[in-house]
Amino acid sequence: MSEYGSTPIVKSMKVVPVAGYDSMLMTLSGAHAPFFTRNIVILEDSAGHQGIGEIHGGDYTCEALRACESLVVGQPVGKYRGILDSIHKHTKRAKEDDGEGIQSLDISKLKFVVKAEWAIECALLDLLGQALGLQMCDLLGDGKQRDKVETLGYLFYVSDKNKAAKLNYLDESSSSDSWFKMRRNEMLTPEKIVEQAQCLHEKYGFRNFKLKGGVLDGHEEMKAVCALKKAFPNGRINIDPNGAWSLSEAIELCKPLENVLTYIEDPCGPEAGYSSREIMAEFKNAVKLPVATNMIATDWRQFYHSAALKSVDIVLADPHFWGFGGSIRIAQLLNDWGLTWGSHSNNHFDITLAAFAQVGAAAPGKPTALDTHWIWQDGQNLLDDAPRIVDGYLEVPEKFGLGVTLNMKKLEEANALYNKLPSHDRNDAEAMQYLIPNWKFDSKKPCLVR
Ligand code: GKR
Ligand code: MG
Repeated sequence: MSEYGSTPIVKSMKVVPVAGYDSMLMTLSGAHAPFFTRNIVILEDSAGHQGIGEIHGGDYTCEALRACESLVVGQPVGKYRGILDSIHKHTKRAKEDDGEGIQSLDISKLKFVVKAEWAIECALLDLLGQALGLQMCDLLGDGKQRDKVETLGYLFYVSDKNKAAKLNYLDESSSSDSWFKMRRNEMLTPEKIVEQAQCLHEKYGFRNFKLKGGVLDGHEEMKAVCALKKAFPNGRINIDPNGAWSLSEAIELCKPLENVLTYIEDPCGPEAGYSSREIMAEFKNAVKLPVATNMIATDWRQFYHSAALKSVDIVLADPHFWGFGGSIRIAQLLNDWGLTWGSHSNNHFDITLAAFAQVGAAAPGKPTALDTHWIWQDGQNLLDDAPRIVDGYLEVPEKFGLGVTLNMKKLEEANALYNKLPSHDRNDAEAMQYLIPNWKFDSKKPCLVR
């Protein structure tokens, strides 16, 4: 046994920024660009194992990860909590981080809500699981609670990419897969949203759906919600306008749909000097629907105020915001308090998909079906063995650790694509300006309403 005990030592740490293709997906913050970016962490240990993690893209997060290398390399894998603690103690808050978080969906602040070191946590847990002969979910909370994790079909309005032809969105119109063929085309009506849901139901078996709102007038979006419920009478339907509606609009739109919606996500945001935690508490007094958030409770301090005000029932505690251990700690607390855990997502590769499977497998109680953007990226794998979504459930990899194997060739290709991009940060305004000249983000106006 070495002076460190018997777990292997981290020998090297690499950070590889990567990019993948996306559709012209619409949200309150604008239109998704043709490419999204992520950062991949690769650790090698003295036992010859590789541990991997994935987190949001962009130079800020990439640099934050690279700055951690000396705190990770040379450390025993089993000391992963101490490694993360030393990273936290060395990390200074960025000057531009005003603490506002994403309660107004200002995408430029997302990088402060995402914590780079959780990709390192993932890679360390991957190594520890391999060293101990355990799945990652067995290292979290009370260990594995289930073999498969329910996920939802994340529906988006999609704009016509030909209106932004200069941006070169991927065209998949000749694909033999009916979902791949559909997902890059315009879908802006209730009929098209139902077709999208039906196609996803056929391919992945989803019975739960979330429509990304904040795009069209709220009444128009509610027509799509009602059409979805008609097509899937036993389905669980949710809409997420990312806080775009005023309190009175949110009540007017949601009250008549108490029997159509299963829950509602971030219906309103800050207004009239009140924070979104206060406004959402008032919404909950007026409408009998469970309320979910990934905007007003993204860390423990925000959660304290949300819980004190009873602003939310479902906290979508994404491990990229809360950490793997942190997501499970809040999942346990929510379960003990009779509340519900779930996870939010942004665009991601299949390493994050595997991570969602592991965290979802360890969450106690009855988590709400997890969000994943994966369906919009499916096929662009970085792994040899991406977990599958079958019958609406994400399979939990059975091998030790994270349970998946990185494909170095695919990683190199995704890195080469990243290196060709003029900018690495998410910007939803650029593509939007092809649809509406001089378009500017307004947290209170659906993006196509100007
Ligand atoms: O990636 O466009 C997106 C999503 O709309 C993201 O920005 C949201 O934060 O998915 C997220 C949500 O559930 O609010
Ligand atoms: Mg949301």
